Amino acid sequence: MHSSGQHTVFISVGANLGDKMGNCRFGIAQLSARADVDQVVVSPFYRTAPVDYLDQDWFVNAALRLTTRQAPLELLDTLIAIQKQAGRQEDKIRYGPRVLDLDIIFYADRVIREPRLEVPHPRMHKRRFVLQPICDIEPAFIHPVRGQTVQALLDRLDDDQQEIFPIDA
Ligand code: PH2
Ligand code: MG
Ligand code: MG
Repeated sequence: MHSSGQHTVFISVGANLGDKMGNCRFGIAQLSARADVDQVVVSPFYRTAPVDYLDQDWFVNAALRLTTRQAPLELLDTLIAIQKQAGRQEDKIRYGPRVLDLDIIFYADRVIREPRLEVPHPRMHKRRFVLQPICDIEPAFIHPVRGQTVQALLDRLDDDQQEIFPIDA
């Protein structure tokens, strides 16, 4: 922790229902507007093929880096509240369609394994749609469990199925 109590956090943003880009932008705006969130950096946006559950529409994905004084579980509750504000209902299918998904990928160099929250996100190192936008922001960030930079994790991915395309700004 910094003496200021600020922690650097990476969040993955995704949507594949409704106005996908608009929903992502809404989530980013809501989070950025909070008094306890600072220094928000937003990655480029990508159009990405679905992974894990394939029978669904393509996603829009991006990532954020920010600093916050919120503790991990507080931040989780904040993200859940914003997802709900965006119109997200209870998920019907695991890994299935969603109006807005805000996932904590890294919380500083903390390792959290709790029923409600696992950080670093347990599948992030396999997901191009998470790694690419984080690398756009900070390629040298080190995964606190794997001990490798996010760029090294991205370079190691050999899954050609995971198509991702930049969206023109
Ligand atoms: N999220 C999932 C499952 N699959 N695929 C893509 N391309 N992007 C996502 O954000 C995503 C997914 C579950 O959260
Ligand atoms: Mg997710
Ligand atoms: Mg989620």
